[in-house]
Amino acid sequence: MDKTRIPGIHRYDAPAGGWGALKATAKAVVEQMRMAEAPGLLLRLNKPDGFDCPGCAWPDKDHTSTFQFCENGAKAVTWEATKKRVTPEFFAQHTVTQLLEQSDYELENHGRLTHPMAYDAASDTYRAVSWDEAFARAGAALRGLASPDMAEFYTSGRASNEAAFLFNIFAREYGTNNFPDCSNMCHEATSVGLPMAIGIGKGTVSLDDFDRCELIIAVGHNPGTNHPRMMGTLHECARRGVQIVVLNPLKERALERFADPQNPVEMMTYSATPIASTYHQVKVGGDSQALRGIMKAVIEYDDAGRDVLDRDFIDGHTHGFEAFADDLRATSWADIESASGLTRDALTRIADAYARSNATIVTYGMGLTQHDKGTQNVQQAAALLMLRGNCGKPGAGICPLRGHSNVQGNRTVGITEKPDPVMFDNVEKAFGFRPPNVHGHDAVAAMKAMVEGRAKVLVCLGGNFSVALSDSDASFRGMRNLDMAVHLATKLNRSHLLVGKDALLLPVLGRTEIDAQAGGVQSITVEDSMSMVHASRGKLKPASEHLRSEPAIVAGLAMATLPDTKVDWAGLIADYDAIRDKIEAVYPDFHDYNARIRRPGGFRLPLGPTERVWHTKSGKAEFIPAAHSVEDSVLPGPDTLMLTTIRSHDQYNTTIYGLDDRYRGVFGRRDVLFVNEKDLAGLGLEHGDTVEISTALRGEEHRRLTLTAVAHDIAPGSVAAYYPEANNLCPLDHHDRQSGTPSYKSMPVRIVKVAAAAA
Ligand SMILES: Nc1nc2c(c(=O)[nH]1)N[C@H]1C(S)=C(S)[C@@H](COP(=O)(O)OP(=O)(O)OC[C@H]3O[C@@H](n4cnc5c(=O)[nH]c(N)nc54)[C@H](O)[C@@H]3O)O[C@H]1N2
Ligand SMILES: Nc1nc2c(c(=O)[nH]1)N[C@H]1C(S)=C(S)[C@@H](COP(=O)(O)OP(=O)(O)OC[C@H]3O[C@@H](n4cnc5c(=O)[nH]c(N)nc54)[C@H](O)[C@@H]3O)O[C@H]1N2
Ligand SMILES: [Mo]
Repeated sequence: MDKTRIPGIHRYDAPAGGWGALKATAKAVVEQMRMAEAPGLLLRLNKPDGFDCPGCAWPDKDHTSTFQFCENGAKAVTWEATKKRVTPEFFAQHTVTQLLEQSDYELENHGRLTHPMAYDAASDTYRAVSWDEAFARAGAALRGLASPDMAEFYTSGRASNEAAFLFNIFAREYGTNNFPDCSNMCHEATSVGLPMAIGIGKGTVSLDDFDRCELIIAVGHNPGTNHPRMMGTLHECARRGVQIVVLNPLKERALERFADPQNPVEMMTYSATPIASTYHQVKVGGDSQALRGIMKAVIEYDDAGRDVLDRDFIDGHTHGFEAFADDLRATSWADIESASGLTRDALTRIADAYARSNATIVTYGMGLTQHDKGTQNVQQAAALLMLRGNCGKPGAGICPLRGHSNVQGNRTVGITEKPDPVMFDNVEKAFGFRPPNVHGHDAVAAMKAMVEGRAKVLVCLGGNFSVALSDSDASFRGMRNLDMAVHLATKLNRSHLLVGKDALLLPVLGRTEIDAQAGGVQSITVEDSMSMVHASRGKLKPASEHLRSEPAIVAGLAMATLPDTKVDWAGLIADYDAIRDKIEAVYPDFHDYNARIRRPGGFRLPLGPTERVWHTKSGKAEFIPAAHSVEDSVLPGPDTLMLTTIRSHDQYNTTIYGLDDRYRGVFGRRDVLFVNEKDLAGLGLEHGDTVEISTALRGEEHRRLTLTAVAHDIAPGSVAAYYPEANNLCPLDHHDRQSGTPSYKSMPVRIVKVAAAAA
């Protein structure tokens, strides 16, 4: 099929990385920054005395390595360090209603917010206010609620440990455990599924393990775009001869072959390194059955007398193995093949590679978690590792690729809606008040409360809650129902414009900027995907003299809301060492916090599984069988496809940096639906046809979206579209029952043609 005749759709034959990445970096710098500042700024990324990259949570070797080139890290930094500004004059010229007409890309591309702003209903504009007035208005709204549980405190994972901890203490002293956060839409399946299986909701590997592993099974993540510094690690592993098995419905170029911009030979010779040793295009939503297939093959080998299981580990450290193995024996290969889209032969070959490897790492991302069975998916990955004792030995373990650069740290310092008695005891000792002992709201529950009018005030520590969440119609309505929304933000986005009665826009210092408080210039701390905690210090002059730091704004809100507060807010923000002392008092794992973050590289938080200590109910690692029924709410019919939603190469969640998705051959547009050629033919469609997609869940068929269907190398029966454009196709209730994670990556849909491709 000739793909070139569709505007903006081209073949991309080059490897990922390489000169294309250098060119794209230069473009980002030119468009956003003053050229003179850029090189110095990019050199400070992830250096011992510099700032942590706001791009992703992949760790750095001891934070002492030389400059690590990363195109999308550079985009994240230049987007924040942009020279563009959104001033009070800008707001005076545009009503909120007019701004809502603009795209997500246009809104953020106006630049950095410069002044605290408050909504003025009479003129339908945001107007500048003093910080004191902003705090007073927010405080009055919160104090005016009939119950503290009518407020929601949302966190996006870019906030520092210090900001997130103060936010936690503020909301709990105010009297609620309502902590919806971006993690509820991201790795909640990890946070819920892994503690049940291995006793902690975090990854267990370190970078050193990648130096010693023999096999990597990479499930549902796209590191060339979303964790670009991981490509350096994968590139090294591939060159060392490590087998890399990929499970992904889409052929992602960086997982096929990658040219490392740091490798002079590859750059000068235009060569590249193959990454995946085998690539398996699992069906969207088929992962737990694929993982069960691999395990079934391993069990069959064991039943046939081959020595493939780590019996010492299973007997000494695990619980539930026999029932788990019986469950696999009872499942037919035919069921596994049809649910996973992979053949018995392919799955058995993965099992062979697994049986040969003495040290295996499973890496995974949103492709595994954002499903109605996300928790079960994650638990199958853990079980696979447990079969051969790949937990708590060098070169082995589980590696969830976290999203936002400090989302893991936010959780560690208390952003959770679940009451935790130990934390509450420690809060009482450290601050002299006890938080309420009721379960609060996660993201979906918070939005439902807003939609139904049970929640009236929303305070957002960053993010773009209503655009990130599923069911845009409901989520936008939820925002409109609020009496007050308070947004701490760097840049303008749609959630800020969906105003109910009143709204405040409070501009924050970014991570790249100098944070000066009464006690001098401050550092903040963050935790990466591998539980390393380290300091980060901004280097740039703030985008405006009116910006305040996130900790300072949270303290300001708290003081205005809680006249009888027991917390010395002013003292805490004068010197962030004081905040860290309190974090240590509430979370003893942070002992000697201030001393340890002053050492290069910081420190690692304790991880039970690395020492084969299991904080589960049984005290052992648990084999947890999967439920393997096909969801009965899926409408029957051969024309039902499974839609997944993905990020383009030019996007950071709801932040759209540009309209290209280079490695997938899409340029200047985002209105596409990726479809397998066989499915196009089966549905009587052609590459380039305009199609209408509708949700194939009972009672939800009215959800529709029009896109251009393009032929793509994707598993048959699976289709993909970009997030957030497709979010309205996913009802709020379509989520994993165990973790509440929206099923953004398993949406049954139907497709009909509305217009033929232009000839
Ligand atoms: N530049 C950049 N960096 C980012 C982000 C960003 O938006 N831009 N976002 C950050 C955040 S918050 C997060 S959570 C991470 C996200 O990082 P990823 O998890 O890599 O993000 P996604 O693009 O959502 O999807 C990942 C992959 O899952 C595959 N996939 C889709 N459905 C399935 C499935 O059913 N099974 C399997 N096996 N695979 C599937 C897709 O083809 C895609 O390759 O990245 C973080 N880093
Ligand atoms: N369909 C679908 N939906 C998804 C996903 C998906 O794969 N598919 N992924 C989900 C995932 S994994 C996540 S994590 C969520 C993301 O949900 P969020 O974290 O809520 O969204 P972001 O787009 O990262 O937030 C962007 C905004 O954060 C603000 N911001 C940026 N930097 C800072 C800062 O330093 N401080 C403050 N205070 N504000 C800042 C800016 O105003 C910017 O507009 O979306 C989820 N939604
Ligand atoms: Mo995320």
